[in-house]
Amino acid sequence: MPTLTSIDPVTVVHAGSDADGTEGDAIRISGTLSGAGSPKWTIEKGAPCAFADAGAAATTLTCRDDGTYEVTLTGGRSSDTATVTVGNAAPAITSAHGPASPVAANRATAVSAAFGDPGSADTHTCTVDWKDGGEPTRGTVSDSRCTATHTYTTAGIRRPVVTVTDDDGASDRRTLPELVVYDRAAGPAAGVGIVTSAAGAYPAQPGLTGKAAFSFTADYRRNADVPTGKVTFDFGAARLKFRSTGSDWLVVTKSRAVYQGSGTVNGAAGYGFRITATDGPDTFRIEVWKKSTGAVVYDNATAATVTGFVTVGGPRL
Ligand SMILES: [Ca+2]
Ligand SMILES: [Ca+2]
Repeated sequence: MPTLTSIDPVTVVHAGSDADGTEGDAIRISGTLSGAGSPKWTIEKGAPCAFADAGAAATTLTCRDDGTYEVTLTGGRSSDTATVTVGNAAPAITSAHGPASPVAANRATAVSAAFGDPGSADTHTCTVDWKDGGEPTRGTVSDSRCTATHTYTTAGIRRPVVTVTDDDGASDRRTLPELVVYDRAAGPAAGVGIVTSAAGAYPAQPGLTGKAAFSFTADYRRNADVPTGKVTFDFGAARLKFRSTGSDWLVVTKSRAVYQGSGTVNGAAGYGFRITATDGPDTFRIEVWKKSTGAVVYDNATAATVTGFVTVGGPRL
């Protein structure tokens, strides 16, 4: 009679059904073991994957890249295999930004974007569409960050688009905040006159309409990084009186000027303004908002035709 301890215990393992998932995910593999002995998972050599617990029959497998991998469960003299199919995951841009302040035309400017990819073995490329009519350019990727530089040759307000692509062709894109390019040489902008303020322009009293008077001048003095200028806007029906106190930037493109800065509403500070004016036809739009909240105080969004004049460009004032 053999004793119990002399019996070679029969161990039977099953690797379970084939599994699939995505790179970076913990993919469940449900092996079983019956009889004595300990389970042990192995994977084909060189696979970029790790078991959560190679000594547990039911565990998870996480892979740093997509692919099809064969996993083997052994226990005693029994072994069984299953196939794990891992798909690619797209990279994701987590933040992107351009320069903190307006940049001069013909000066280099840089943008950068941080990204992640669940497939940590993946490599990446990035491009930036600068939105100035040119072809997108290639950026540099390092430490999960794309950086790229560009020199705008013309003034304008652009929103560049960054695209990050992994080595499996999956990508993510992000549109940057407004990137303001100004050109000191582009000439001054000025205007004075009356516009009809349409319903909706003054959110505090959306039904209010009437005449509003405006005046503005803006230009870049020699070697200045910010423009010099002055804005007045009076909407009598609302008793709204805006006066500028400072300038951020002026962008002139052909016959269109966009001028942004700070000012007061009825004597109280803490407001921002943006004027968009065109010369021929002469139109004038002004947006005024409370800086602390972003709340719009006034915006004649459909630029009104001017009784008076607007000049953009031409000789310096
Ligand atoms: Ca991949
Ligand atoms: Ca990927």
